[in-house]
Amino acid sequence: MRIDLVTIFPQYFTALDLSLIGRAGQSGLLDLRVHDLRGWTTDRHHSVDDAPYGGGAGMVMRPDVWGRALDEVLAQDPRVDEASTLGARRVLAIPTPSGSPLTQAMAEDLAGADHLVVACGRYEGIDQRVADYYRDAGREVVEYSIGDYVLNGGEAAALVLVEAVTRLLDGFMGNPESLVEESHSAGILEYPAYTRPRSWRGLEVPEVLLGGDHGAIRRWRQERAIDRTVERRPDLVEALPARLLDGAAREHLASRGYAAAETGARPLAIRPARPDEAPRIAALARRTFPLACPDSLPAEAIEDFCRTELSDESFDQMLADPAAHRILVAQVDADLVGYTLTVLSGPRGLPDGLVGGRIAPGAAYLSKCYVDEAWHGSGIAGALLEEAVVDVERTGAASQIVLGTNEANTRAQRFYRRHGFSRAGRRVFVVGGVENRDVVLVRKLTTAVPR
Ligand code: 6GU
Repeated sequence: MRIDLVTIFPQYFTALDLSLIGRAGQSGLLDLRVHDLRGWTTDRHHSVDDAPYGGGAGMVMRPDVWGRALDEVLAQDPRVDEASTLGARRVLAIPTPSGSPLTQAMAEDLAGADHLVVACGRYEGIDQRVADYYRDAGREVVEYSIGDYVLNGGEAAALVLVEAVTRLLDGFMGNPESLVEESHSAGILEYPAYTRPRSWRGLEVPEVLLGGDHGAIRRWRQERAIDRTVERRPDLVEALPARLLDGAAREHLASRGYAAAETGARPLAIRPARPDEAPRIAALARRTFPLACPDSLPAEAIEDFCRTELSDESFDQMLADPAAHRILVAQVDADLVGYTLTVLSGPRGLPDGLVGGRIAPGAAYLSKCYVDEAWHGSGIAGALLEEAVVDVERTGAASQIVLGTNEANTRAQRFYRRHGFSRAGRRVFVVGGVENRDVVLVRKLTTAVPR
């Protein structure tokens, strides 16, 4: 690739002789040249700027000087190693605080050009007709900015562009693996890195990185990357398509307040239900309950259950009694999209049939954990479940949490196993004349100090 930098401060770019860029130049990968704009002035004072038409502060760079410079530089042969310049892709890049933001995608695109000419403006910028003229003439012109702050001139932004583009050139990076890793983590910030010494000024390297559990290391790094992105770049999170995240990442993201969706993550709240929300939760319960019913269950039996057990009134009563019924909801925008219902055993105890050798007398019963079908796979269910567990732990009322899920629903069983539940037995009960077989699963709680 050939890069031409046109500036009134050629010395600014001596920094490019150092480092990899200098070496790339020596290896023939990069032909980088710096030109003094004043070489194209015609007056005694070598003036490159003038006062702005319409008034205002500062000086504007003259189009006539820039036009002579760019005509000449753009006509130079970009490809030292090839006979013909036909079909060469040339780009005129103009750094300006009012340009489009320079992104990695833009750098990747520009890395495919044969010839990059960067016109560094000073003062209040370059007369607009320069960009307009070359664009009208069919040239590819990119007016770019490197961030929302103002520099005195385009030189620093030109250095940034050169570094972002040249490191992507084939054969430039010593270890192209790191480019592959970068593209895998596109749209999300990098996880934190550590090296020796293991202990430094009282600060330790995270334990997980010292062991050889590569799965655990991968998950830990993924979680730290998500945490950082949520904290520092919520704009990236909201633009992150769900397909770039695996199930574990989606669950972690949900625990940090974002529901993964195809068009980008959406702010998510997981919180205790409010007493006035009974009708909305009951409606959610009635539309989600049938999703997890086995095919063998007659439709009337399901309808019957919804009418009697999932009525507005029954949720009203449960919400009025938070010492016995814990209800958490997941909310995206104004919609309730998921809920958990946990029964703390008091006088009511565990439901019939939910007994097994491994279940402690005071166990809490996770009666419901449901998410609207549209949000399946978003990570909401896992985050809700973990919140429900923490919520029971905080009450200090139970040492175990137990649940039953249909024997045929292996998806649900895998989900609960991933969340620390293990099989404690079975239960059989009759609904609408049909025998139902549940697997009973249990998870130990860390006994919290009661409030
Ligand atoms: Cl590209 N130029 C100038 N002068 N200021 C900037 C910039 C560019 N990007 C951010 N600030």
